Amino acid sequence: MKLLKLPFLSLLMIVVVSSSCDNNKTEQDPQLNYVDVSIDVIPKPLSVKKAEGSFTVDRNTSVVFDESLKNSAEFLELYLHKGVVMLSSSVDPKLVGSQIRFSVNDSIVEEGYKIEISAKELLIEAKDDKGAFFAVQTLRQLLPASFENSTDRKDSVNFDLLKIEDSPKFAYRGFMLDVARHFFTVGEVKRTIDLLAIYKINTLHMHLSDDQGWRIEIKSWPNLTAHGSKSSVGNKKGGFYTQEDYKEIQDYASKHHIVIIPEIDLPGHTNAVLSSYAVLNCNNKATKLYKGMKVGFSSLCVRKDITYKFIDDVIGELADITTGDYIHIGGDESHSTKKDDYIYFIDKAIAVVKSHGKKVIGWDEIAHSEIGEETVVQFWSKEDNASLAVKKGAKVLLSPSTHIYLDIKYNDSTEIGLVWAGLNSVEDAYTWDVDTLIAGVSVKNIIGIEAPLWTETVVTMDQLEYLVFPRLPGVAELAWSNANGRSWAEYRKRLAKQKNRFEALGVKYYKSDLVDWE
Ligand code: TNX
Repeated sequence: MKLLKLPFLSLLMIVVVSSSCDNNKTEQDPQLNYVDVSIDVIPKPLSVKKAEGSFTVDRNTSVVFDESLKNSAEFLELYLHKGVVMLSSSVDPKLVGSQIRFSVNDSIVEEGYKIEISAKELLIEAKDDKGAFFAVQTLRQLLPASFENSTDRKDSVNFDLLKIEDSPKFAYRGFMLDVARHFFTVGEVKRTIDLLAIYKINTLHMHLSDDQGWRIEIKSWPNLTAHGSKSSVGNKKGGFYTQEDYKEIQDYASKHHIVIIPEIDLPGHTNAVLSSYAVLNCNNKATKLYKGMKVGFSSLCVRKDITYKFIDDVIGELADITTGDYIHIGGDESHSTKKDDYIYFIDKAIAVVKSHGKKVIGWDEIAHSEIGEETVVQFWSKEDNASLAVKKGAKVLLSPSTHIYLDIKYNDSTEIGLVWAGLNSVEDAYTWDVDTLIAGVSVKNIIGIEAPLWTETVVTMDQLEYLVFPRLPGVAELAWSNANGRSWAEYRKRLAKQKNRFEALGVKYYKSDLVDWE
């Protein structure tokens, strides 16, 4: 087992248990009296009960797991090692003390989990590794923040005796990173994935192309990266991912139960394409690379056949390396494409994506074409587009720019970010009603929520983290947790407790004065 090659890992037992152990139910102590409690975890779990007493992780603790939950068991085991000094390196499996057990339970819903902590055993149950992974993120937030960076390794650590039952409200809980306006390296994207995982985000939408740059290797159209990747806003940070890089990001994300959704923005937002290939322009003249911040000036030449050869090649190569179900075709702000041409183009682009075995997501403007019921329409601006999508049987993904555009400034004094959608304070990002936001769009029409980070003004990781944190945990909670009893007054206290974790992780969060950071 790979983990055991690391010297310190031999200190804690990892044992694979066979399914016969499923019968080995936790022994309930009839004396224990459980009461409902609130714990400092974001997103807030569905139900938490607590009894007197504690469970101790120390040198005699073992982690045992059903094979299908191995990824999560190893994640927790590695994590515990960061904070607990294990004194003994030779634990006899027959003499183990407390046990952390990962057990398959088919009756638990998709992505849901149960945690039951008794004095002798910490039991994690889920249908598969997804739920178990989210359980681990809950346990992680119950541990001291020093576990994040091993600054204070202890001989043992205690958990309260808790029973937690949890499952998400929405299947799609997303974050979007614009790597086109400024490029972010594989390492930077991995760090972003690490941070998203803590809050049970399960989708990373990567905006891979825009007027200012093309960011993914397409072997059949090599000038897209040879030329089109060189630019960025202000020419500060160009670059691109090879297909191998993309797969590396995708594999890393999948270990964190995050699906990558690649976006190629079409038919507008395409200056980098039009600059790389003269033939894709109606006048056969390549444009210049663009480093400004305007939107809506570029369009593929909709009535040329070569345009459809181009999108078929690009989507085909992307579909081949993408493990998720969806490809995002953009479709926003095509102000220089005539309306008829736009609808004609989007219909064809949807057919291309389907022909490569994937489903379509597009920005809300695509609702005007023949989207079909399988398509997801991403609401960002026009409510009418979202309700039109619902009338056509499609599902809506909520990204209201008025609340959760993470590139929008917190307030007037925020040094980076845009203001076209107003201002989005930490409170604004949390206090909107998901279920009633858009007339004609009810919760059954909504697939989930995604917070985008456009990067016209974002160049460094520190700047990215400053805009994303602390707004993202609130969005994650809207997407995961039930709204019963939700209040900003209660949430801001839990958010304040994330301070130590942000700091231990080196997250350059914005210290909003709406929160009493502890
Ligand atoms: C609008 S949102 C855009 C992006 C910009 C963003 C800046 C959307 C679908 N299009 O092209 O980057 O505003 O906030």
